[in-house]
Amino acid sequence: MRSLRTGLSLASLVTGLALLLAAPAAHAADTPLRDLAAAKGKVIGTAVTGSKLTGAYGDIAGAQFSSLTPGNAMKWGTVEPAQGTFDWTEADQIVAFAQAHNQQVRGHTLVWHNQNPSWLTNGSWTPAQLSGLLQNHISTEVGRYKGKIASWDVVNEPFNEDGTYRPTLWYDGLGADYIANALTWAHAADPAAKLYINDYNVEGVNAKSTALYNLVKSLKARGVPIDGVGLQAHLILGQVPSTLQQNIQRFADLGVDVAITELDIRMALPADSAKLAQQKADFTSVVAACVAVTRCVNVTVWGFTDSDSWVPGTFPGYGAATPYDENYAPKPAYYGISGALGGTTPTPPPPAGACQAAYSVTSQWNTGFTGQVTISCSGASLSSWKANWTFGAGQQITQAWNATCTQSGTVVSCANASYNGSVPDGGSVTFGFNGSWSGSNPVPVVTLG
Ligand code: 9MR
Repeated sequence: MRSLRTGLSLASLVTGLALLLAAPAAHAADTPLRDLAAAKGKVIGTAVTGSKLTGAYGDIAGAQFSSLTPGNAMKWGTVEPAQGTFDWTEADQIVAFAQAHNQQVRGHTLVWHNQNPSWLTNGSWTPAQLSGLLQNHISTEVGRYKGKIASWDVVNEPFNEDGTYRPTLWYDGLGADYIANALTWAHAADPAAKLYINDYNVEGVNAKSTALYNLVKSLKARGVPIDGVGLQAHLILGQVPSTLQQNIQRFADLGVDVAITELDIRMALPADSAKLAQQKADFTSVVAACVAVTRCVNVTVWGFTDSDSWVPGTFPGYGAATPYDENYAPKPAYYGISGALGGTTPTPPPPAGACQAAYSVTSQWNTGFTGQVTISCSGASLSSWKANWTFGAGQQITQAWNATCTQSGTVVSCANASYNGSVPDGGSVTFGFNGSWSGSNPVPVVTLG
């Protein structure tokens, strides 16, 4: 309309219309994740490597995400490799990229037990010296990026699994108050930045997350500047904690923000369609848990492509943990994220005739459960079948009926019995089994083979 008012000629208007018509119809699923997230009042982020921010990697990072976390660029060992010698190259580059793409930056991380420079870890310091070094580090780094960093992971991974404090350079040298002091110094250096404590294995309600909860509560009671908690969420396929949303909510109820800061969901390689479908379901439930709680403000994936993930290097045999494959093609997990953010998933229409399998748990007790799988056909039929799935949480089949089931590790395969291989068009066949479980009993995705 504005063009018309400014006197656009009819000829160029017609050309413009022709171009519009020629362009492929914009599908709702093409809406970038950052726009879907914004519509829900959320920020969607990714960890990045500065040197890769060009080409397809840069295009996706810029177009899809509204927040960047430097994966390594802001860690102490990177920014001050020798005492008093600073290297801000990669950190500056990421901040500049974020500004150019209208993105937030999550600063990561100021106080940690890993990736510190050797001059620091090999030195021998009095408590006063150590405290001075830490204050100086925080003031220098937070001060340098004052006004440019939305949130800082001030303290990273302070707890053991049982909820006691992790013995580190900082805890051993300065006691538990290194945390309050670090937050106070960071606040002084950039009063507008949101200050977080970030940890892993604190996604569900457990001893470690309860320790974090109690710490945040006491920091708030003391007036220490603490704005949020980061739940890293380095998860395993099929093992999203069932108490995730409840846990997010209890932190929100304390009066702090919550961010999912390092989401990835690893699987045993090679990936297959069943595992990728399960991964989609898992990404969906993590993002949905954040969407459900107003104070859950940010979901950040720890690398958006499988080509830029820490997982294969740390867990040999595991990988495929991110929403894009190594060639930057979006995986089902990507559509899990977009779907949980309200996007429409381009589910291909089911083939004209198809048979499918549905798994359900029909009863469950302290260590055991009964499950069943129904195979149904519509517009197609089967003369024999095999139902395959992967158990995500250590479940074990103990007995099956109306099928012959074998389990090898986590992989289950159930073949028809002699009398029920045939599934007619419009018909169905059901088989059942007993199994054992502990911890959680997530429903797997079943494929027919
Ligand atoms: O992704 C980071 C990887 O490149 C580093 O080698 C590794 C070293 O510990 O740190 C990775 O990031 C970690 C993050 O800073 C804190 N939470 C766990 C992450 C995965 O190890």
